[in-house]
Amino acid sequence: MADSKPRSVDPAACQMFDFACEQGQEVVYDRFEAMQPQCGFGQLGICCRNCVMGPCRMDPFGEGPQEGICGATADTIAARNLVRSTAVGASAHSDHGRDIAHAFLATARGEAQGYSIKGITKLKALAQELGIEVDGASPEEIAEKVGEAALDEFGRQEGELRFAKRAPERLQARWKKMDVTPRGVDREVVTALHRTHIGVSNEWKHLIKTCVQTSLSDGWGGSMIATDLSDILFGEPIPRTSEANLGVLREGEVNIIIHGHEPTLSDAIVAAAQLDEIQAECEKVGAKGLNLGGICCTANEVLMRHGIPLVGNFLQQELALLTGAVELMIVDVQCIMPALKKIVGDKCHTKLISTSPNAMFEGFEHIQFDENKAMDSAKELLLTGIRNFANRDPAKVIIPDEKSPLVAGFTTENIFDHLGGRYRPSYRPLNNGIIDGRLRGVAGVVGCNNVKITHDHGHLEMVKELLRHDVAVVLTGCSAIACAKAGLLDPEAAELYAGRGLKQICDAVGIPPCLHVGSCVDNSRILTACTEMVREGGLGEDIADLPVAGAAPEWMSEKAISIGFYVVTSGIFTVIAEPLPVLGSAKVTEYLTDGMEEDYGGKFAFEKDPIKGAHLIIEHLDRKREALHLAPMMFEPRPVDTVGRAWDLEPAAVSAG
Ligand code: SF4
Ligand code: MSK
Repeated sequence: MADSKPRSVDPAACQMFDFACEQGQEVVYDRFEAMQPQCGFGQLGICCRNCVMGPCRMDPFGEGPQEGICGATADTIAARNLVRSTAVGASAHSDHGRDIAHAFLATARGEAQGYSIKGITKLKALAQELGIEVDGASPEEIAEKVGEAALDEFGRQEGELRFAKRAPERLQARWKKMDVTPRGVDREVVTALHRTHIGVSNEWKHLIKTCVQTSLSDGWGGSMIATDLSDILFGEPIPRTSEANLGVLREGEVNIIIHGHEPTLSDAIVAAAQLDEIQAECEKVGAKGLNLGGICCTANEVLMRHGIPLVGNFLQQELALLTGAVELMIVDVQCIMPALKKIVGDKCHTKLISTSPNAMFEGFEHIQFDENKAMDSAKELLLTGIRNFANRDPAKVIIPDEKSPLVAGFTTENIFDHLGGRYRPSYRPLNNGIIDGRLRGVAGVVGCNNVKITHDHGHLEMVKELLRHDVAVVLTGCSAIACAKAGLLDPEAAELYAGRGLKQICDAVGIPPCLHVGSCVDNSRILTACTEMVREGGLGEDIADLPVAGAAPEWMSEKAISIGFYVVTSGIFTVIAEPLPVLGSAKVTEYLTDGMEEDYGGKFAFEKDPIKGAHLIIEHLDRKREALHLAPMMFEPRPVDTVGRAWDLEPAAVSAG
């Protein structure tokens, strides 16, 4: 096994990768090494197995076949593969949204155990937006109508998604002109898959339009519904303090990890964990208490609403089990490695339990989570973990010391209050900060870990470089967890990393320079926050006019492809590290990284070096600032010391102000 040091920049992860090596325990990086060399046709996107006359693959060197057996070209095949990935990503988010909508409706009708309608303010605002009468109606009555309206969006056959009408008018007009306005969530996914069947759509640009329309049904549909209904059902997040990294596991307590994505399960687990009867069961087995922690986006969901600590991100799921201190890992859907079963057994006593009818794993126990009996299901799961405490071998426990304090739980709505204050909620201070040159702009840094990139390195390098150039950063997903572990979600981070303008704003408002805004589906918050910036005025008429950008420095999932498409076609320039698997088609590559901007206002850049990626963003923000005739930046970027921290704390203005 190779030296573990380059595998991560997180000291806790390095310690556990080393431990895995010492134990002869295979982990994800070992499987990656064993997989080399990886298939070049697959990487370039030019293999097709859409019918059994194939598989067909194009010769990227131009010497062998340039067409499949049916005549499909590299352009068709690359674009068609991308449509399939986008549809998978969009359906993962949207099925999550649908599950939330079902639980929401069941709660409104009094059929779901253990849930209640919590976000009354947001419920009323959403009802009014959807044209639902709120006067004189109970929250449950309003919620029933809102839930029905939300579910209708999935099956809508014609017209336009109602949530897409939130977008700035210019953007909606652009979508209409391009004929990509999403009609219904399920409709777009099914149409996309139909178009990729042999002999249906073969024109690459039509296929890319299909990616666009499908992704928009995710970002302005399924994901947005998931976010809004989750805020109402489980409570609107508020900024909370907590901690992040493997060091949040506790030696004397029953440690239970929730891993996956859907808050219907995790919220019930958090509620059940607080019951006296559960605490009493812990005492019976000799544990000092029950310690819940999260991995991947479930972690983000329960952090934002309950302050539950983050155990780690995607590439740490095996490492958490290797600590020997985890009694139970409860999983639902998405980003769960089937390889977890290889860790448990002789070396570790952890029980792995799957809970979703959508996700089964060989070697995992399955206890199906019943949303209508959520508390009963949650208690059963917790008791299974508590009983497993007796099987822990204290001699095998190794918990790294590392953990970092954090503040998380920002939303489009509560940013109003933080920026404008209680009596003057507004995005004005943010827009003014950009207009007067204190802030260069805002970047959304999101997405996964990817074994092709040193764990967390891409996220941290890019975010620190942006911060020192006065770019405020919003984070979701595993990127948010990477930054949390590195201390970037601590208000102190402004002192250590932020440029002087950004630091002034953080100090005045009392927020960290990086705002954690949630899970993968909560990228929809970035769309609505950008819409609020446009509405506030002074920064153009469309999201494409704003000095904003997106990045996914370690992306790997098909959900990230859908996110990338809806962000770019909402007008946001987006840098991704690994290229989309289309490099085998020059036409598709050129369009995604250049031509697309004219049609949609945004485009992709493929850049593996996170510092270069950050500078592509900085240059883009400066071009947008110039187009808007904004003031020059007030301050030079702060220099960095050898560990990447801005060090010159004395302000040095380079222009008036
Ligand atoms: Fe080959 Fe065409 Fe079949 Fe694809 S659809 S496998 S290119 S024959
Ligand atoms: S969990 S999709 S690895 S961000 Fe949302 Fe992390 Fe990517 Fe999964």
